[in-house]
Amino acid sequence: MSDTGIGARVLRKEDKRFITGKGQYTDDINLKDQAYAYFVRSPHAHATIKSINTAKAKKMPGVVDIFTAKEVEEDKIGGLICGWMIHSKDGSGMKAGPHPILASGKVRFVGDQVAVVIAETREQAKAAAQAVVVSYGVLPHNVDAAQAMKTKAQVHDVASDNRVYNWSIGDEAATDAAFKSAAHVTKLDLINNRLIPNAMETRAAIGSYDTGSEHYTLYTTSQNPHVARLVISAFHGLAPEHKLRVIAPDVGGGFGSKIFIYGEEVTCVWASKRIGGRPVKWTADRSEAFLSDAHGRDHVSHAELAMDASGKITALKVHTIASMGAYLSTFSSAVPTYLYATLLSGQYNIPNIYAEIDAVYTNTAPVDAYRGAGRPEATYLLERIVETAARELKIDPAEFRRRNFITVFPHQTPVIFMYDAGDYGAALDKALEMSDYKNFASRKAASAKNGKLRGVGFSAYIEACGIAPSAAVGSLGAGVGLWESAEVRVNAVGTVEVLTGSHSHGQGHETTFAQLVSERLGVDINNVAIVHGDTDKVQMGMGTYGSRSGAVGMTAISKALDKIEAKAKRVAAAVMEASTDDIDFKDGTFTVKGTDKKMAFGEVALAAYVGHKFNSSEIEIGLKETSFHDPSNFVFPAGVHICEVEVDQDTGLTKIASYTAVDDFGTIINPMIVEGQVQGGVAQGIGQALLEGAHYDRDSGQLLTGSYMDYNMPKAANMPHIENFKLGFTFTKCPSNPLGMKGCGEAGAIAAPPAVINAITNALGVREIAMPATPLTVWNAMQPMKRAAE
Ligand code: MCN
Repeated sequence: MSDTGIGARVLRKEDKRFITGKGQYTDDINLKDQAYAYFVRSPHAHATIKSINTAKAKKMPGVVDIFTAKEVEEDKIGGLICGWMIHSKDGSGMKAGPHPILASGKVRFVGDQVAVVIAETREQAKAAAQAVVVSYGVLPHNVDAAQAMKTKAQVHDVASDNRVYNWSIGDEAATDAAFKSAAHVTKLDLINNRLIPNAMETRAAIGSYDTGSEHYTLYTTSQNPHVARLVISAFHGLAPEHKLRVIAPDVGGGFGSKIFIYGEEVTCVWASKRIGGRPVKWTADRSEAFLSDAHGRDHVSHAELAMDASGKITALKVHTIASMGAYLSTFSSAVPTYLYATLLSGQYNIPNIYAEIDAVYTNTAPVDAYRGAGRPEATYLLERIVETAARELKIDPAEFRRRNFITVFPHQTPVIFMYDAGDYGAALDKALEMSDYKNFASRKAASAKNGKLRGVGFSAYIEACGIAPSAAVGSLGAGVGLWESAEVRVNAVGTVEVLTGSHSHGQGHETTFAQLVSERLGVDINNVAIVHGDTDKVQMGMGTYGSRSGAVGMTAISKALDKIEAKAKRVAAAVMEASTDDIDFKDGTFTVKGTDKKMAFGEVALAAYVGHKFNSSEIEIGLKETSFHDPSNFVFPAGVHICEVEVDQDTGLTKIASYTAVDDFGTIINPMIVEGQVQGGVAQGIGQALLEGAHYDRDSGQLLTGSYMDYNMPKAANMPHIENFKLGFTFTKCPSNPLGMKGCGEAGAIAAPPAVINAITNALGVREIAMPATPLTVWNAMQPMKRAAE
């Protein structure tokens, strides 16, 4: 390993510009003659739009124009699409209601956009937006997933019972039979609380139309600019791909919420042409972000687990109601199906699984992928019921898990996935050791002396990420393939530019991708530039989500590097008058076997462009290669997390006393970055377990948690002390990519919630506690126990 190659703790190259305030985010970009957009949003959860009067607002200072659905329809601008077709178990297609970029005829959630005001300044646009008079006919609404199929509030005409689909996976008859012969059955009702992503940078867009070249540019806070370009050109009738450039510059976090194509960015592109070619800029304020960013989770589930007399799991049966919100967002339909139910086997050998999912419309913001996307919900359900079963059977939860672990690979689960490699026992052993599990009882006694209840909770998670083989996702309903592209350009002086379809918005790709190049070509890491996020520079890409940039994006780069190395060897052979088979390449130097002839990588690069020393009809001039990599399987990172909590009996406050995370990510490129990813993910998981929750008022349909006064983000004080936040790794090589890598970007958010809740229920001696386990929730849960003791 070189000091900048694979496995090195290289400091993040991109951080210099971020921590010195030199990052270039969408809102930092200002174009000549730019106007500003402000959206008029619905104050009602569900209502018909009777009329929109813009006359007074249009006369307000600085107003350029105001648009509603009328103008959108005049220009035949298509609605937003959901890119993953799910079929119900009766074979019918999912019921996708219309999703116009500005609401047409009806609003369906508080925050739905109704009109856009374009003005000279943002303040003028905002002031005029307040003067737009919308007359609404209020309709009954429903914000509760559990009530969606019973309510009279019908969100879309196409779905009379608000059901988008009723999807199932697994063998119901075999599962029912296994339950009939079970020695023990554990049952649990669970809610996976709705979350609001809260990336540091809110969404923003600048749409710009050039009247001369009839070319559009969109600057946007996107995790996948190429997909944005594809969708906008294919479905919105705005511009063909060659006339639309999408640039996602520095992006301040996304956590999934910036994968999707939203109405605001399409509106900015369209409105720019409509007002004669002036650029139109929109930046969400935080309140708009709470209301209109796609939310995450929101599952209501019933689960049953069957065991035989030896404590072996024989079957799992699950019914989940998953809220989709008011509209189907870009990838939403895939989340509770292929990203959730397919993971219900977890790390366990469960011969029979049957899951049925009802996806439902509610009068709330759309729900889509949020860090983990389906996999946190699956892990939460499984790890809560496994822990509960172990307690009911009076088997140590670590032992119960070990008894049921999959130990032979590859392993075909009953719910589609073929796990390729893993060693779950090794992760459990290491986590038990690092967390000093064997001495938990003495720590519990010490806490009790201080009047605190101490508990320990496990989470043995697995996720499928690095998504995924194109043919496989296509057969499961995806509208696109999930490969990745790379282009490696070696300049004549031996410096390297890598153009990648992945998009970095906090994950440190400019460093880890450069580490791969440094390792492979032996070039200085500072002589490697990673180019991403611009459809005019990178030809095509599928973007960053599903922890795929390492396993899929870097593999594409690796394959392009293979071609670079092969071509460079031919050039070196020609220059050194040797056979290509006799050329060795190591640490940036080409040598001829058995001789002292050698050339540095930079010399070969120069020779490739000078072209004097070889026949250019045999070896093409230049050193530039591309690769489109389509993976052969998902990757399956897995691990064991153990959380210890201390609960204050007087206040119900939960403190994370210690947290141990042991993960298997295969080959690790940069341990420092990976540790940061795990810590960040765990912080979000602790947030879900203890603090966060989006609440819509049942009666008014208003989002009650629409600001940081009401939506409780995790803070440093909610985390375990750094000395008690222990990270460890185990290693099994991923067989489906040459680097042996598995994704790490979501693991913490997937694993942490059940570890924390299992620890709290253990501390309190209760069966279930709802997330977020706020002090009040915990205090209430303790009262029966206290009353019994009195
Ligand atoms: N890496 C590594 N060794 C491995 C695996 C990954 O060194 N075995 C490195 C990669 O090279 C990359 C980073 O770790 O620099 C994360 O890689 P990966 O797991 O492939 O995840 P992605 O880069 O595809 O990022 C997506 C993932 C997801 S899905 C969410 S959600 C998320 C996350 O990353 N959103 C984030 N981490 C985030 N971090 C920040 N700061 N901001 C977000 O919005």
